[in-house]
Amino acid sequence: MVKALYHTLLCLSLALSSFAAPTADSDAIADTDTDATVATQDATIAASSASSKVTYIVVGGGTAGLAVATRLSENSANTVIVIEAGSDGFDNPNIANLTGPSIQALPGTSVDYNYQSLPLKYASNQIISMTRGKVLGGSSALNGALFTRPNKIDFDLWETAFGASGWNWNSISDSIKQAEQFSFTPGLTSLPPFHGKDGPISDTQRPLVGDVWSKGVIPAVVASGGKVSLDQNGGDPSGIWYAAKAMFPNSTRSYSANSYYRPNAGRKNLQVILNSTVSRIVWAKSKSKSGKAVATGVEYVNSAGKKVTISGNRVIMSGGVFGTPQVLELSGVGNPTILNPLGISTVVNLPAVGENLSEQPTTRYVASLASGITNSGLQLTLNFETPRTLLTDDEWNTAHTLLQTAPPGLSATAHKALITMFEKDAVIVEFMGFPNPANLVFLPILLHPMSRGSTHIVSTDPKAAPQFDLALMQSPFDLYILTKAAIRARRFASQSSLQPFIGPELAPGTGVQTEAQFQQFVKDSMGVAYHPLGTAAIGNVVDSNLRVQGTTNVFVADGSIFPTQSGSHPSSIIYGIGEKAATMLKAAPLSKDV
Ligand SMILES: Cc1cc2nc3c(=O)[nH]c(=O)nc-3n(C[C@H](O)[C@H](O)[C@H](O)COP(=O)(O)OP(=O)(O)OC[C@H]3O[C@@H](n4cnc5c(N)ncnc54)[C@H](O)[C@@H]3O)c2cc1C
Ligand SMILES: *[C@@H]1O[C@H](CO)[C@@H](O)[C@H](O)[C@H]1NC(C)=O
Ligand SMILES: *[C@@H]1O[C@H](CO)[C@@H](O)[C@H](O)[C@H]1NC(C)=O
Ligand SMILES: *[C@@H]1O[C@H](CO)[C@@H](O)[C@H](O)[C@H]1NC(C)=O
Ligand SMILES: CC(=O)N[C@H]1CO[C@H](CO)[C@@H](O)[C@@H]1O
Repeated sequence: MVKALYHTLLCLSLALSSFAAPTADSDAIADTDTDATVATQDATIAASSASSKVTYIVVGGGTAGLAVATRLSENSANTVIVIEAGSDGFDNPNIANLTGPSIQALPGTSVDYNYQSLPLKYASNQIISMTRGKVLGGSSALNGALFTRPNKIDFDLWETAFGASGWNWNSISDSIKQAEQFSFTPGLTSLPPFHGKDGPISDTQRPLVGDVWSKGVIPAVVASGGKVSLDQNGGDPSGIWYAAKAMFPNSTRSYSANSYYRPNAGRKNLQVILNSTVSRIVWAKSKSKSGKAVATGVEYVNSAGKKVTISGNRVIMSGGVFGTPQVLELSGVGNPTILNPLGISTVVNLPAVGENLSEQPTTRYVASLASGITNSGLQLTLNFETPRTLLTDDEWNTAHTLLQTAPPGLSATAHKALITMFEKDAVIVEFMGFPNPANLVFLPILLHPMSRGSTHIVSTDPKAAPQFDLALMQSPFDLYILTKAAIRARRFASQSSLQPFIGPELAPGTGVQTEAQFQQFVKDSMGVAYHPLGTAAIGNVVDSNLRVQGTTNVFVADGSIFPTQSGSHPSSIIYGIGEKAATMLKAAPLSKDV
């Protein structure tokens, strides 16, 4: 509570100070005249932008941003400039080394935006520290590197329910394979046809370590009614499998900065500008004949704190789930009721910008390892389960009833899609299993939450954090399913195969026995999978060609376009979005931007 209160006060005071005293910067943003700004821009950028017209300006050199930029620059007729707020992290050992402390060591450092959520009203007022990469490669530089895919139906619903024509299992899966270079690990099963062989991102399973998984966990899952998967990437992820990670066989992270961009950094038509924050899209004075806004370029704040404007034919927003709606709103694309009080005039009235934010909530099960049992902490299994495996028939009926009530913010379309996934028995929870050197941990993740939050700007300063509400557990269905998953995790641990490997339970702990106690534990221990998605949803903010509605030449390619959560870790899909965006843009002549 004290922590929650502290953060609320902090957020409030930041918001108030930026309302009360607009900085010189924000005044300038409101009044900037393109011609005046051009005069102050960096000599190099000015020269290149003047002498050869830039075809693509990519806002954000993150997971999808570097994928789309690198692919577009394969065509030498395109000139591509990427503007990234962070520096490059090539010398940061915690980014590269996935066998070291890596992901635990990065949050809160200079490569992390470390956004703070509003207190979770439905989950014990917790504040979530939202790790997001502020570095070349974006969140792919900081993530757990799991490379997975959801049920076939999850992607097919993009097309059939959300109207995203051309976005279905076959096409999205093919785009993911274009990004992937899978290598086989001796002694572990995988099915080669499910994987790409020639893509930039290397992924592989970890070599088998110790017996905890093979003799303890996997038999315990099977004894609890679960099953073994031969490979989770072919459209049915259900079962337990030694999941692949995005890394080279030597356990160095493979991510967009070192695998898409770096091998192609020498291309003359591909330029990355670091330490530079895009402050807005610059618009032409008049709209197109069809009444749409026409971007002429973007304005950014460079590493010296100077405003620079560059012009180009097309703008691709790849700022991520918080950065993309932030820059759209700063540019006048969004809901007038949010823009007006900040003095931003509405260029495109698009109220869905920043809405539909969804995140996968987690709880945890922790047991100590038995004495004498050690583990490197590197091996990792994922166990995906469906409603029919997780729930008894009675529980299924209860869950199905809870599913009929949509929480605020969940659109009718998304609601219907969630009901379809549940009825078709698509995977609904994942148990991420990993032993720390001292513990066995199962992290139950709710894959398709109903709850929806939002993220919006509260300041015209492009470097100010957006304010966001994850609204986790707003839906009783979400709490019901995650509680059943917490109970099931203890059931795995009670199986005889695991007894030689584990000691006492550390969480939830023996004080937690009844369903009500488990529910309270789930709320009190609320965590997230760091998979926020959907804030510039396809069908609402962008069309099926990823073009921002009401504009002729602004596109989005990143995690914000998801129409709803997929039962997966999203980075593989986000690389696929970058690939698919590049393919579509290459095929669409500039003359079609009307
Ligand atoms: C701790 C953690 C663990 C995770 N584990 C996994 C996992 O194991 N498997 C998995 O699949 N996924 C995982 N994820 C999620 C996954 O990494 C993200 O969903 C994905 O990387 C997001 O990609 P993106 O392209 O949408 O955004 P990002 O990769 O975040 O890129 C956005 C980029 O835009 C830049 N930017 C933003 N605003 C501006 C601006 N105004 N001007 C200039 N630049 C800007 C940012 O600095 C950043 O580089 C994890 C995430 C985290 C944080
Ligand atoms: C970006 O900023 C970092 C950290 O401040 C600095 O080390 C690096 O040299 C800068 N890079 C560029 C290209 O400005
Ligand atoms: C990675 O980190 C581990 C653990 O800290 C260390 O043993 C190993 O040498 C590191 N590898 C590289 C290549 O730096
Ligand atoms: C690991 O392999 C990659 C790809 O071959 C290589 O670029 C990297 O330098 C290697 N890292 C180490 C620490 O050996
Ligand atoms: C895909 C999706 O769920 N879109 C919704 C986003 O939010 C707006 C505003 O609430 C809804 O109208 C959309 O249907």
